[in-house]
Amino acid sequence: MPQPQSSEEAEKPPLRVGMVGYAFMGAAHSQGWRTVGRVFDLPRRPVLAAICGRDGAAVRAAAVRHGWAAAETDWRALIARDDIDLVDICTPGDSHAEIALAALAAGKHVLCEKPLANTVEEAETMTRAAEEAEARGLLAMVGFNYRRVPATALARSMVAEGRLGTLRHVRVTYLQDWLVDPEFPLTWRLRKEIAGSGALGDLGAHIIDLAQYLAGEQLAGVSALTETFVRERPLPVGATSGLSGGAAAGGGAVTVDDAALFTGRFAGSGALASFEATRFATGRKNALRIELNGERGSLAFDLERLNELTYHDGTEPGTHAGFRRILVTEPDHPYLDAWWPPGHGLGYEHTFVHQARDLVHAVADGRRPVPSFADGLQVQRVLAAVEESAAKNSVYTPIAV
Ligand code: SOE
Repeated sequence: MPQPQSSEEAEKPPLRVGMVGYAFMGAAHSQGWRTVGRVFDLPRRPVLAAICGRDGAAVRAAAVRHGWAAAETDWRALIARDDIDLVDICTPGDSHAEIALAALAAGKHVLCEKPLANTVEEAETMTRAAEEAEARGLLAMVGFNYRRVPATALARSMVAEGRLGTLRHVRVTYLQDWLVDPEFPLTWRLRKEIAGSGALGDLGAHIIDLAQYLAGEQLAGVSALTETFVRERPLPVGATSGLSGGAAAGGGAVTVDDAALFTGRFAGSGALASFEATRFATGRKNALRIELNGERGSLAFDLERLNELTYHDGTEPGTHAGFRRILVTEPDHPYLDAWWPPGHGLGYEHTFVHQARDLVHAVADGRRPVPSFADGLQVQRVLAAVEESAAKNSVYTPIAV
C-alpha cells in the first residue's frame, strides 16, 4: 500500500523495487526499502512496488505486513512488470543466477543476496551479464550488508589511512548454534542442491568479504577443514523422502558443511588470516567477530556490540597504551549523520537501510555499486578454494583469478 510522502519527497523520481522472497532476508530488505527514504536525503524515492513468492496466500500477507503495493506468485511476471526498475533477490542461492540474468535482460537493476551464487560458474555468468548490462545503464550489487555497519565502515577508513600500518594478522569468526539439536529438520539450508554449501557459503561468505574489505586486499590462497557433524536429519513437516540420499522415509541426508575452518594468506601484505564459520558453536547466536593486527595498531569489532569499535594505537607511549572503545555514534561517523544523537545506537536492521541508501545513490549516479557482482564472484572463488582444499585434506589452494 502506498505510503504518505512529503511534497518534496513525492517530487523525486521513483525507484520502483520488486522483491523476490519474503522470509528472513525478505523482511530485512523490506524494512530497508521502507525506511531509507525517510531517513536519508536520496536522489530517487524507493517505492515498494511488488513482492513475489510461490505461495499466493503467504505472499499476499507478506505484502500487507511489509508494505508492498502488489503481490506476485511468479518471479517472471514480477520481472516483466513495467512498474519495476530494480529487482531485489532474497531467495535461496539456487535461484540467484536465473533470476538475476532474467532481470538484467529485462532492463532491471539488481540487488542479489549473498552469496552471489551456488557455483563459481554461475557467478562468472552473472558477472559477465552485469558488466554487459552496465552499457545499458543497469547496475548490480551483492548484499554483503556487514560492510554497512558504521563501525566496520569506520574500521575500513582507519585501515585505509594507515592507522594499523602493514597488516600481519586478520582473524575472524562467525558463530551460530541453530543446528546443535540433531532433531532440527532438514531445511533448504542443509541441502547442497538449494543452498550450494552450508555454514561456509552462508556465514563464511560474509567473513571472507568483510576480511578482504577491511584489509583492503584479497586472499591469495587458503588451507581448509570442513565437517558435517550431523549427517541425517528429520524431514520438515510435509516434505517427501524423495530428497537426494539419506535415511528412510523419516529422514534425509545433510549434504552441506556444518562448519568450516580455514587459514589464508593475503596477496598484498602477506598477512595471515584465520576464519571460522559454524552453526554448532553452542550458545553463540550471531557472533561475528573480527580483529586486525598491524605493525602500528589493531582494530576489533563484535557484531553483538555493533555500535562499538575497539582500537589499539601501537604508537601510543607504553604507559597509556591499550585497547580503547570507540562509540561509533557520532554524526561524522559513516551513515550516522542521518540518525539519532550520539550514544543512541543502531542495530542489525540498519545495515539493510544503509545498503539500500548506497544502492540508490549508485543507481542515480550511474556508477557500479560496491560490492559488485565481480566482488561477489571473487568471494565465490574463495569459497570454492576452501571446498577444494578441504577435499584434499587442507592442502593449500590458491584462489583462482
Ligand atoms: C544465517 O542464519 C543468517 O540468516 C545469514 O544467512 C545472514 O546472511 C546473516 O546476516 C544472519 O544469519
